[in-house]
Amino acid sequence: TTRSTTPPTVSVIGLGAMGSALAAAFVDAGFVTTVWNRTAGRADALVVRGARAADDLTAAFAASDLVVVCVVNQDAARAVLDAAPASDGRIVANLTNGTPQEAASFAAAARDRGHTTLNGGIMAVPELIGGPQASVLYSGSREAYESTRDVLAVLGRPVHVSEDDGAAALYDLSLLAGMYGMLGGFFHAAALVRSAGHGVESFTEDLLVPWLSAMLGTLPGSARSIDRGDYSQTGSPLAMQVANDSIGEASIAQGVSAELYAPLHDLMQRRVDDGHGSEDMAGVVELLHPLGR
Ligand code: FVH
Repeated sequence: TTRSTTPPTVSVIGLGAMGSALAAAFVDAGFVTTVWNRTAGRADALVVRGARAADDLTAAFAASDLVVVCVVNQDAARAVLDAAPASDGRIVANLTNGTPQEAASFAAAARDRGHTTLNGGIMAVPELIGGPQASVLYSGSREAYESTRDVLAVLGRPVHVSEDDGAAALYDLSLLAGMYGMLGGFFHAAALVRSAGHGVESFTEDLLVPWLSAMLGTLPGSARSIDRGDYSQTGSPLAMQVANDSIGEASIAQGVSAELYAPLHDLMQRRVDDGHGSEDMAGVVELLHPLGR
């Protein structure tokens, strides 16, 4: 069979909260959308919306040149792949969350079965899919990405990060790591403010959000230092920052656990102890992953 280079049809495998949102976006964009879920019944609302329900996984794969897999984890994605028919170049986009190693393993197994693969990292919750705040990271075949970009774009802004199969997963997890760090700081700040009997909401809106927004502007400079491994430029040397542990001491005095903040303080202290007290805090990255390793 001959396929066009721009697949006009798409199948979605897995109709949980996220898979259903992806399928709905494809349907709403006017694509012929075939759906399949392990447990029957979850396709009903999508069929009413305009999707076609496949009788089985084989039919779901056969229906489209682009097959999107979005299931609970990579073991489930692998189970789907193992049960699906082989092909001669069908594009399988695995948008299931997992590690770079799992993504690479899935991609290799998919290629063994004749598929072309993309791995994706969805940077959105289901409600945001199809809207301007959603983005989806892709890695794997650039050719496959280019040929499907217009279809994938209906889910959210598509970004191809690398041909390395695991790269989208690595970037996805890196973005989440950044988010969790920010949330950890927020939770500690909220606990401190609450310990004094003050409202967290007004503190957050009036003070914390503007403060963090200003600090966000320093990240590109820190990133440059990290890329170079040169932390000599700083107005806030580490030795000054750990000269006292006011945050830790105040937390204890207020009855607030400092367990979110303490590991970062310990790393900063280690950098000072290692002789980097005059340098910028970004050098902590060298303790997490030394440059050139
Ligand atoms: N929901 C979210 O906010 C996040 C946003 C970022 C990306 N994640 C990832 O998306 C993947 C799917 O997440 P989900 O929210 O759709 O998850 P559930 O609603 O729990 O649905 C899980 C679906 O997976 C199917 N499934 C489970 N095991 C298997 C299997 N062995 N074979 C085939 N399908 C399987 C399950 O089917 P069923 O239980 O209804 O039969 C659901 O369709 C995930 O990687 C998130 O990390 C979402």
